[in-house]
Amino acid sequence: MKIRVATTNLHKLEEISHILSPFGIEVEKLEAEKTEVQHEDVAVIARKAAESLCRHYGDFTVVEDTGLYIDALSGFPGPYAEYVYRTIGIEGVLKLLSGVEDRRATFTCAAAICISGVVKVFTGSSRGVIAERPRGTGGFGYDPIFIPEGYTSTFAELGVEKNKISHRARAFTALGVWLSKEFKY
Ligand code: ITT
Repeated sequence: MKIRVATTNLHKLEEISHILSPFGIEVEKLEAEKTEVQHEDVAVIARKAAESLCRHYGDFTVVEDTGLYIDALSGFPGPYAEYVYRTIGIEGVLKLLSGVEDRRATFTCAAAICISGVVKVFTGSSRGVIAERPRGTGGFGYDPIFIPEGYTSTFAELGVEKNKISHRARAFTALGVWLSKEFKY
């Protein structure tokens, strides 16, 4: 079985392939312009984007959207994580948290798939804390400053181990389990 993921982020694509390969699911990149509605919930953003893409690209089209919600910043940057990463970056986020003791944050990933013209959404979250400074060279985006709960290393230091415990692992494992049951391939 093969799914097509509409993303510009090759790191994401690699992680998704890694997570879905035990299910025998192949992952291909779909070059398509996504329409992103403004909403605080990434599940809603992914669902809306998938609904419009499905009309053009059909079944097994997937949209993935991820947000980083920092408790002390009332959930900022949330769904604006990409904009914030591009503008103030990791250093800017660390500055916003300078002197802040409560560094708890949640990554949430939503994977929306189109099947028989209907969109189904799977979500996964990772709870953790924002590190005091960037650490590690693996992963991408905010990985050097995100320490998942139960660990002392950042996602960037954990490397492929990230794919066992991450928000993306949870969302796409749920999708893989569902697809393999639904289609019994
Ligand atoms: P697409 O929308 O094309 O899929 P993107 O990189 O813009 O790619 P998102 O909007 O979902 O994807 O990501 C929001 C931001 O969060 C972006 O800056 C990513 O680098 C970052 N991000 C997403 N998933 C992450 C992860 O697992 N670890 C660290 N940072 C992540």
